[in-house]
Amino acid sequence: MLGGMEKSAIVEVLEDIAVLLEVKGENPFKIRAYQNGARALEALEEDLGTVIEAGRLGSVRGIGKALVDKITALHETGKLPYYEDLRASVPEGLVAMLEIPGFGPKKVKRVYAELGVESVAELRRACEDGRVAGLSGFGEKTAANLLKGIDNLAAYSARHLWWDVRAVALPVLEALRGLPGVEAAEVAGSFRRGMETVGDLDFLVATDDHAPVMDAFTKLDAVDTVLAKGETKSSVRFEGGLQADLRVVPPDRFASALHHFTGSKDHNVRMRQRALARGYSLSEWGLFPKREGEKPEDEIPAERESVPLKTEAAIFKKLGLAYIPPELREGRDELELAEKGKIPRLVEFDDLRGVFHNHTTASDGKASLEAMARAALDLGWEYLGIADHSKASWQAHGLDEDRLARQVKEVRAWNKDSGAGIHLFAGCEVDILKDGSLDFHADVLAQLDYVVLSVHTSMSGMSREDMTLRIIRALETDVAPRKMLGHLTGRLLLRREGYAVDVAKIIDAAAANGAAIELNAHPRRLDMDWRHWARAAEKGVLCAVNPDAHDTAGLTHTRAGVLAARKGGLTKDHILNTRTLAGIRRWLDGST
Ligand code: DGT
Ligand code: CA
Ligand code: CA
Ligand code: ZN
Repeated sequence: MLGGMEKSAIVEVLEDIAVLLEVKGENPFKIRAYQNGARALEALEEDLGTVIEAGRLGSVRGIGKALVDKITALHETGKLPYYEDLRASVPEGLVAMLEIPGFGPKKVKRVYAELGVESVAELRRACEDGRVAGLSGFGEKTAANLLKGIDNLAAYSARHLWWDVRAVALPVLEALRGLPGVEAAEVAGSFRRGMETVGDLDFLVATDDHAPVMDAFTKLDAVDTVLAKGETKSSVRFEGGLQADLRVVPPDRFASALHHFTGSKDHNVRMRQRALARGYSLSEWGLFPKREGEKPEDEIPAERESVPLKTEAAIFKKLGLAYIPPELREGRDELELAEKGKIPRLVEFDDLRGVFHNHTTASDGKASLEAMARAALDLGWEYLGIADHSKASWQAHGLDEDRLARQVKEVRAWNKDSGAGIHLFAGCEVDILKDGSLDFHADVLAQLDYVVLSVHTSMSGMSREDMTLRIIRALETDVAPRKMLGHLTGRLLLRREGYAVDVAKIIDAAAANGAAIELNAHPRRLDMDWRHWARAAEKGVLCAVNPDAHDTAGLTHTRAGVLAARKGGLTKDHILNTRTLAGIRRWLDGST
């Protein structure tokens, strides 16, 4: 498919068109045609190419004549002049405004049409001087919320989700490693430490020949703007706004530079203090025997003779420490652990044998139960838990009692086929209602192997205390299947803060009720946060790394969850879904 677009990308273009038309205030029927078309295309189960070739695209419900040509063009050439013109006709600032949380196309159109506001900066002024509040249907409260949203936008747009950054970083890294004369290349910084969000990328290359590396790096296809190009350091901005620094160091300085630029700053400070106490100065240039009167903040000249260090491990060793994996280098207690030889052996992706929180087309998933099972099988897993939404999540097409019973039957039937290759567990993501009761009666839940308990509604306006009680009540509810607590705070990274809860109390309640806590691996959630897992582990609460997958690709997010688990200091033994199928069955029975 030379230059053509995949179905999912075409769906996005159609959705984009609908939004742009809405911002322009176009005819609602036209807008709906694109929205419907996007949905119809998304739901198309047959291969798009086949349908187009057979001339059957026009007979797919929801796809009209005008869309057939556009979808075909995108599929075959990846281009659509209509879309390009449309984008160009809408001021860039209006498109940027759509990023403000809770500010949709209709409102963008109104401030544009009625106040002439064309950019986020102008919108801020219009909020501050009362013009927005004066619009009919807007009011003071909307204007205040909007201002908050604009502030968040500014704060958030400076950072990026780890998962999105990974997609940019890995190909660049590969390109750097492939350059002649490059002995080693790594991404350092917060990305290497597995932080949930990343400010900028920090590439590091070991070579004696800088110039070709700098040239190649600044000319990469993904590079949008070259911000600086020097002899040993360059900075660029990629498409999408992510920035990256590249530093080139001589190969014999690579280990110390990698350690330095991996950070974190707090970790580095502690390492330097420790080095000083042992008669060394540590810097990006190496480990140097300390000289009379030298202070920690003094620059050490690059020429000075350093202790030869081939690897980061050698630096730690020289300072009497066990190797500290990057994920643990946050300046918490890692030096103490390393000194005592107590650095845990962190869990790895390959340790996982399945995952439990997954959706199918029965609720708001995009893949059938069978497609999800096959994708899990392809990942080499032994089991997969199906946990579609319950009825209170009606927007997500949550299952009612009958549909749940039907799905359980489907799961049991799958397992009867001994050639299926993967075992399915019947679960449900059951809503924790406002008062802490569960969305299904205990009798209904009794047919399930496990439940994921999640808060999806009545999140705002509930106090920390009430929310904590609500969740604890759910954990204490007496039901037959074993419980996992889903996405603890409901946060959406870089979009909305989670609701406040007393995490310590909830961990205690999970421990008391034999419930596992989920580490939701969706890159925008990664909730419960890695900072709390040490406490959970201490209390004996198991972690379930769950992708919350809504399609087959979503299963691969599990990798981001494993990274967060590592950051939380968890080992294989702390993770429920590293257990064998037999081990899981024992846990579900309540025997372990
Ligand atoms: P980010 O980019 O905001 O997600 O976070 P980092 O940790 O990647 O920070 P960045 O890119 O500013 O710097 C990369 C690493 O370089 C950082 O983790 C530690 C090291 N570093 C940067 N500035 C300092 C500093 O002033 N003192 C020390 N000790 N280390 C620094
Ligand atoms: Ca960085
Ligand atoms: Ca940086
Ligand atoms: Zn959920």
